[in-house]
Amino acid sequence: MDLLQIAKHVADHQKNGQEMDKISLSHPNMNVEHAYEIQKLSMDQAINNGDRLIGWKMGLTSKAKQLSVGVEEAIYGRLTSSMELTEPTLHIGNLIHPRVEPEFAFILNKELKGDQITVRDVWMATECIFPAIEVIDSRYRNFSFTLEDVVADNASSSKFILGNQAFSPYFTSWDKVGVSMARNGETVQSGVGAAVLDHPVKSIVELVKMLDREGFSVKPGMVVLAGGITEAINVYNGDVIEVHYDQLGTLKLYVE
Ligand code: OOG
Ligand code: MG
Repeated sequence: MDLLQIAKHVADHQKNGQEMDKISLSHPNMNVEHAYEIQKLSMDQAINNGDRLIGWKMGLTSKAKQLSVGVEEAIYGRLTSSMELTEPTLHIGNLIHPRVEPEFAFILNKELKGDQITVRDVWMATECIFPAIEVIDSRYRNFSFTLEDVVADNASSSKFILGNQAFSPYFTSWDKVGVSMARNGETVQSGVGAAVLDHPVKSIVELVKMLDREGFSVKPGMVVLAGGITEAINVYNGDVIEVHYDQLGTLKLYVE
């Protein structure tokens, strides 16, 4: 199995927004370690072409999300500067079948590494937390994949946007924050922070442990998306998405 060749194939499809067949079909012996290596090599392609690694994301951290895609394990992905939206407009011309989901984003001010990491370490290293919306766009036909496939495709990462207001980590109990998501004025999903591994902070702990196995860490200044709080919903041209986070305000996203 030529991991670099597969990675280049994945990187091309990510760049051009073109769907592809599952890698597991042509490479049934691909395991999770191979998949993370493909993820790294494909994101290196983007980074060598001027993109910048600015953080990490956790995915499939809630039962609802695991059930909806049929993969029962948390995964991580890489976030780069070209994925961050600075205005609340999502241009979907270059995307395949985008979905959006509410998340919390942790901003770290110290390096977090090692397999001994605790919840306490994460709080001591958290500068602030933002309400956020992640846009995922699997490059696989019909959003259908195995664990290995979705890992190789950078955990379906596409875009993300943070709110304008940062919150102190001590502002509230993040597991208790209720979130509801509306499409064109109609509420379509709702959930609570505890959907993410009982508490979103635990997702950061899990990420650091997973990264440690590959020799990586979370660097100061990085952003970490902790995982979808509700199931993701499909979005189409003209949609207005509003996500309300109790006590934290509302994030809007205009789909064009
Ligand atoms: C995988 C990415 C999941 C999350 O927050 O659970 C994810 C997928 O559903 O395509 O970003
Ligand atoms: Mg997500």
